[in-house]
Amino acid sequence: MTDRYFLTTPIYYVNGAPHIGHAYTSIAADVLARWKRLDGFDVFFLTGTDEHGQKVERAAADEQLDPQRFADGVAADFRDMADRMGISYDRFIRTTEADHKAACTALWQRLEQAGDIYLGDYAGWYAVRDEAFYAEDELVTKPDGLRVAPTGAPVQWVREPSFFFRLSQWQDRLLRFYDENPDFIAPPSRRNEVVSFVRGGLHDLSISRTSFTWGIPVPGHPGHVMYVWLDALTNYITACGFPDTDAASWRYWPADLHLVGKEIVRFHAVYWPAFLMAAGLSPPKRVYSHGWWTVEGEKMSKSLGNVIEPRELAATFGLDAVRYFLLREVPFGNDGDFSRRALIQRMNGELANDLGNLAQRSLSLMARNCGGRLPARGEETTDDGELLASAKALPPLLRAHIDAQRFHDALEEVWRVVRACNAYIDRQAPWSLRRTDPARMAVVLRVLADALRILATVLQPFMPDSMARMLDQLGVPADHRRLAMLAHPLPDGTLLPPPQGIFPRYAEPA
Ligand code: ME8
Repeated sequence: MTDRYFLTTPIYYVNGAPHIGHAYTSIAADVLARWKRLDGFDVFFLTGTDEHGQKVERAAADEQLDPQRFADGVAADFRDMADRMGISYDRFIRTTEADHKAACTALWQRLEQAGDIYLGDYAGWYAVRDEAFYAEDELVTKPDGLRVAPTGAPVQWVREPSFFFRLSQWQDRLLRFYDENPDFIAPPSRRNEVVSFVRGGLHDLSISRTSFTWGIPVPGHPGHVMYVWLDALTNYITACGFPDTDAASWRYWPADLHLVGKEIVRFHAVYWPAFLMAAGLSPPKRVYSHGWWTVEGEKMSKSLGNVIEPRELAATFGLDAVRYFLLREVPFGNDGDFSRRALIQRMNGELANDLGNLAQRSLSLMARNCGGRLPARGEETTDDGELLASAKALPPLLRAHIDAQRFHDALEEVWRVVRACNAYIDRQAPWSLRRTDPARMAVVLRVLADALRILATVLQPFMPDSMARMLDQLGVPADHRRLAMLAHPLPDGTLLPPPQGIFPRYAEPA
C-alpha cells in the first residue's frame, strides 16, 4: 500500500488581491507536495479561498458588488496566482461550494448533538480585519489612546445573540493532546506560545453571528450565520468527503500537515482540534506556522504601495528563481525581509554561477568531446568516490529536513554538493585531460553527469521547470525522475540533446 500524505495551505480571504505572502505559503507547501510525490507517496494537496464573513462582505460592498460575484472574481485571481506560481494542488476549494456548505452543516449538527453548543449573548470586542474575538485584557492601547487588537487591527464592541462552543471544557484535553503529540505544533517557539495560551484558561467561543448575512446559515436557526473561522477550518475535512466518512477520499484524514502563517496558529492549534475532538473526529497530525515577510524593511501594505505581486516578480526574474529565493533566503519559521537586491544576488551567484555554470561546463564538454553521448562509467578514484558519495547522501538528508519543514537546510545541503562539484571540476580539469588522458576525461565527465542527475532530481520540487530541462539535457527519461530511480544508472552512451543554458544572469535594466 502506498503511504498517503495530505497537506494544506490556509484558504485565503478574497477581500483583496493575492500577494507574495500568500504565494510564499503556497510555494512552501508545493515543494513539500512535490517532494512527497517524488518519494512515492499518494499525495493530496489542498488550497483554496475563504469567502464568507464580514470582511469579504464589506469588501464586496465597497465595490458595489454582490458578495458572491465579488468572491467569484477574486477567487479566480487566487487560482490564477496558484497556477502561475506552479502550485500543484489537487483541489482548489472555495467555501461557497455546495459540498462545503453541507460539510459545515453536518459538523455543526455533530457538535450540537455532542452537547458542545449552546445559545447565549455575545458582548465583547471583534476585529473584522482578523475576523477574531478578543478578550478585554488582550487589547493594547496605542500612544494616542486608541485601543486595538494585539495585531494592531481596529476593534468594535459587538453585542448580539450568538451560539457558543464550549471551548472552556476542552482545556485539559487539549493540554493532554499537546503533551502526547510533541510534534503537533512547530516550530517549538509557537508550540510554547500555544501551550501557555491554553494553560491560561479558555473562554467559550462565539461561533455564530446575527448582525450580517454573508455566511453559512446555522441549521434550524435562520438569522444566525456560522462564524467564518468555523466555516473556514472545516474546508480541510470537506475536501476529504465529510460527512461521508465512507468516501474513498476520507482515507486522507487526518491531515499530515496544515501549513499556516504565524498569526493564525491559534485557530489551527486550539480551536480546530477542539472542534474535531468534540465531533468525534481525529485532529490533524501537525500544524507548522512560518514567519512573516516584510518588504525592503517595511510591513507590506496597500497604503504604503509596497505590496509585491508574485506573478510580476516571476515575469521579471523567472518563476524558479523566485521559488528558490523565497525558501533559501530565510530559515523557514523566521520572519524575513524581501529585497530585489538579495534576490538578484542569489539568482546570479547561486543559480547562474554555482549550478548553471557547473551544468553548462559539464554538458558542453560531453557534447564536444564525447560525441554528445553519456560517457561510460569507469574505475573510480578516491576523489570520484567521495564526490559521488556526498551526492548520494542527499536524498535521505533532504527527506529528514523536508519532513521537518527545514527547506533552507535542505537547500544548504544541496549547495554543499554543488560547491563540491565545482571544486572537483576545477581540480580534475577535464578540459586539459582531453589531450593528456581522454579515457580519464570521460570518467570525470561521467562522475559529474551522475552527480548532476542527483542534484537535478532532488531539486525538482523547488524549481520544477528548470530541473526538468536539466534532466532532459542529462538524458534522464521522464519515468526515471523519482528518487527511487536514482538506484538505476543511466545506460552508457545515452544520447544527450545539445546543451542550453538554464539559469540566465539577471542584469538590472539601465
Ligand atoms: O488568514 N508573510 O487568510 P489570509 C508571510 N482566511 N505569509 C503571509 C503574509 C506575509 N506578509 N501575508 C499573508 C486567512 N501570508 C484565513 C485563513 S485557513 C482555514 C483560513 C500568508 O488571506 C500566511 O500563510 O489573511 C497567512 O497565514 C495567510 O497568508 C493569511 O491569509
